[in-house]
Amino acid sequence: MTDANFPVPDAWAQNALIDKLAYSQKYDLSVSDPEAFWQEEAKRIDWIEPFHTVKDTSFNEADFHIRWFEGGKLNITANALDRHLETRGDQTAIIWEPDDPASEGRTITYRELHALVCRFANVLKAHQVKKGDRVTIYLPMVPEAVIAMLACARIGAVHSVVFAGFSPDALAGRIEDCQSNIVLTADEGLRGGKPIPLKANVDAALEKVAVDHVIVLKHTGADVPMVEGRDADWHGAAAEAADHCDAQVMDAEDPLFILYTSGSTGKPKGVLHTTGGYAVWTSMTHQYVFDYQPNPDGSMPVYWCAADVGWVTGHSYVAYAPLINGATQIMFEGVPNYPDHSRFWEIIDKHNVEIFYAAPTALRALMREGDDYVTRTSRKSLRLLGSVGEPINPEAWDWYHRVVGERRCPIVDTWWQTETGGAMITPLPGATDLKPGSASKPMFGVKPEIVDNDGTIQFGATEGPLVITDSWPGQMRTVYGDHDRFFQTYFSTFPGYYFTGDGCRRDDDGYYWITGRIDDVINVSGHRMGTAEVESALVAHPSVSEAAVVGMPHDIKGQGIYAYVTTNADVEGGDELRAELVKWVRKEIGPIATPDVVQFAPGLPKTRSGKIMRRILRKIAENDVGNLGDTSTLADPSVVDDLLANRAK
Ligand code: 6R9
Repeated sequence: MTDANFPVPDAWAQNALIDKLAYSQKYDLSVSDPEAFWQEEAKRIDWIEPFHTVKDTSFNEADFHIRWFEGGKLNITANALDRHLETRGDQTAIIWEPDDPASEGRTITYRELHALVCRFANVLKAHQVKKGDRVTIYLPMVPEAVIAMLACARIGAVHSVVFAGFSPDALAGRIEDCQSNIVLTADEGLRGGKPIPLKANVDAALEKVAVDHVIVLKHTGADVPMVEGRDADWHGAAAEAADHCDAQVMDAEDPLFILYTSGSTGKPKGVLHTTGGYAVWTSMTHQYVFDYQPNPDGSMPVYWCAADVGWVTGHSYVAYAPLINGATQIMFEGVPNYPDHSRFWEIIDKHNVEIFYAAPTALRALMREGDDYVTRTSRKSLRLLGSVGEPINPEAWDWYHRVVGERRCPIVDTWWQTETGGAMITPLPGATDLKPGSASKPMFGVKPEIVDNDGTIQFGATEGPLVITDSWPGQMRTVYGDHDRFFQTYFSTFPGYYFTGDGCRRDDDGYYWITGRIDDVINVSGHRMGTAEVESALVAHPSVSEAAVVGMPHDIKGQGIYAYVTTNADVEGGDELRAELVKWVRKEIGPIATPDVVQFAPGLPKTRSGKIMRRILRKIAENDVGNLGDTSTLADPSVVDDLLANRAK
């Protein structure tokens, strides 16, 4: 694994909001005197009434509670919209780029966005939605998804966004769990030229669970049946609504949204975030991580987070933080490889994107297709690159840095979770020397520690479960409807600490290296082996585009290593390559990491957010194929058939 150091470029050291000195001073204050630190940072939010207590939290079972900015009153949309009207009403808030580059895009100013949100908030009210009610949102990546979320927040309703790639079953389960009585959807979504039958999916879901209202956005114009008395047309309803709507006064700890996320077992958890802490935390992290400040000419940099609003990244870093910070941002409906593999880079050129934030899985897929798709575009506007969602292997990092960013753009590798609301361990471009593959240093207010299996904090360079020892404002507050599950899942494994579920290594420089979910660690002959480490070694091979590694039962070693490998488009997997890869991994990591099985796979089973479903890979590796569990969230279920057919014996 390379430890090469990429120092902060001079221009960044001089001009960034946070330089090295500022980082260490602010970090020290944030952990030694959180009250003072957050009192100051909370000023970025307009409070209708000031809070009286900055922080009141305990992770201990006896008095477990998490409260931030108590007494404070605010509305997050007043911060994202109203307060910009005077200074940047005519500034573009959202540039919408459609799936098909030949179709018409949209630009929406802050003034227009404000009116659209208010109008739709009135539509919700007309459908009897009140403060505290849950609203299910099942929309594609169109501006109306953000408008819907903000309209809920405008009136104090709690949104539950369900990714538009989820199946009717998954949707029904989520509607049921949060007992929402209204679903916002579209006729169809569009991804890579393929229509996604959203309204039909909603209709199928509603055969299992009933709601009173469905509001349907006409997007592709497909003819969809409307249920009399239940279904309403979005634009028709909005046309009748006023474009003024007072912002509901919310307590800092009033719920803002629920977002379902899957754990390693059991049904998805409804992660609940509240208003005040989330507003402060997401806007602060967005500003510092992306160094979001006006350009020298006064314009706001064009920022693009390529995440779908169905995931937490799309909540924090599309719907909320950029708007609170007055950004101009891209919202993209499509996929990176349609109409071809240059699409991301063409959008960057078209809109002069300066800051780009994406997931390693997308980068690896593009890397695999060769550099020409990148180098035929200019990308001269790019200044900063970001990564999120999984460990970025050093090869993908190098490609992102060297080919996409032409060595001039720092990469912020942001480690965080649905549960954490925003970036927790991350470089800051003006303050952090980069090590490829390391999420580097904690964000202000975050106290990460590495513990041993008994929960004892380990010092210095070490490796083990990653915990966070104190609360931060953007922390989730409960699992919706199951507070006990919240405590049990996150605070009972290592009493007194928030357990992240991730393993982590800390090096001599105090840099954090996320090694992957703890349940992805395999124990080979008594040695702990990070699956991410083996994967990274495999991906470093010039013929390999993607790899996933899981444990398999092994008579002598306890667990053996089972590797699923996707080769580059122009390479055929076979016995010769298999032997070479085994040798390669032995060379890269050591004999302890020798893969016992290498199975070539044209595709890996992924969720629609791009996460590899290791549970399925483990079952196949364990030859427990009669019981693959829930596969409803797979992006492409046919991948599993191929894996089964070609299972190594
Ligand atoms: C934001 C998001 C959370 C899990 C997390 C970890 C993995 C996310 C990462 C990363 C290494 C990074 N993860 N970012 N691992 N480096 N920069 O992805 O939230 O969908 O809840 O996933 O993703 O394993 O625990 P979520």
